[in-house]
Amino acid sequence: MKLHSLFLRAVSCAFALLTASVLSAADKPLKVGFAQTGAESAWRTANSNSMKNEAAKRGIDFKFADGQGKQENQIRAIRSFIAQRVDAIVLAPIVETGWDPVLREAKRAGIPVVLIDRTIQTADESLYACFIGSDFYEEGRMAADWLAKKVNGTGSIVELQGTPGSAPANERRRAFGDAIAKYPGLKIIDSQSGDFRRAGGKEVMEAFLKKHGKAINIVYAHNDDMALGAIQAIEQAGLKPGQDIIIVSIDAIKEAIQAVIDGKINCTVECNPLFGPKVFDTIARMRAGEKVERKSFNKDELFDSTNASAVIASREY
Ligand code: GYE
Repeated sequence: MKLHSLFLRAVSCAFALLTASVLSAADKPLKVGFAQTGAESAWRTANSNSMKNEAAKRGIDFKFADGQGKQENQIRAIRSFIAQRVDAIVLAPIVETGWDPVLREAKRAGIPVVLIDRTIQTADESLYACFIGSDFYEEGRMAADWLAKKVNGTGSIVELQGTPGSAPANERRRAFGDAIAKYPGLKIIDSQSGDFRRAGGKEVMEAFLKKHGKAINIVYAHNDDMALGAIQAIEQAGLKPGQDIIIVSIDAIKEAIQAVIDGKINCTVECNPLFGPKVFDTIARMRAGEKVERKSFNKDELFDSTNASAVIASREY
């Protein structure tokens, strides 16, 4: 009798323990680590905020690592996420190459990696679950086609490149070059990196102006922050940005849309950074066992003097 009740008590105790552990596993908030590139531009700040706000809204245990512009910091962050046994890793890869070893470590640990913003070059496509971001080649093409029309296919261009080795710098450069190749009168006379930073854009533009002077007709900047830096350099040289020198750029941050309204930037192609909701939706769908799109691209628009004032008030970044 005694033995029987002891047995029953033991069984019910084990059952209670089991339910508790199942429940707590289900109750536990999702743990997600995000290895961000750094804080080089207004685009980047908007992207980080979109991710942080959405994670908070969903009650996600969110670990944010600022790579401070260095791939090795991002790699270290991924290793620490693996050690903390996160449920998923989100990576905005600063450059395209050199990720395979650390992604293999994540794969071995059974942790899915979602690439956002920038793509990578890898020999093994199974090292990441999916990609969410913009089509950088398309952005570069849109900028070049708009420019060719604006200047009737003639002019000398200086190019402010983004971070060397990054997907947006590589693709925006390639697309622009491909598109202007159709116009023999349009030439890139100089090209250098300003690292997607405002100070970088200003510094490189100062050097370009010193070297080429009035020969420069057009600036093609891989992002708005560098375009805004270049504007400072152009004004300091006593020239009128948007008139003496045509400026085309990418990102469409609010400040650049304002510069379009003010006539200082002639056109900016949107690159939308506000895709935090899409990232966490995708992770949730993956966890529910759904098949997700391998590569998903955000839709981007172009802004110039014809439509900038209509959108400025509703610009969120
Ligand atoms: O255009 C630039 C940022 O990868 C799309 O990085 C992103 C780029 C963006 O620093 O402003």
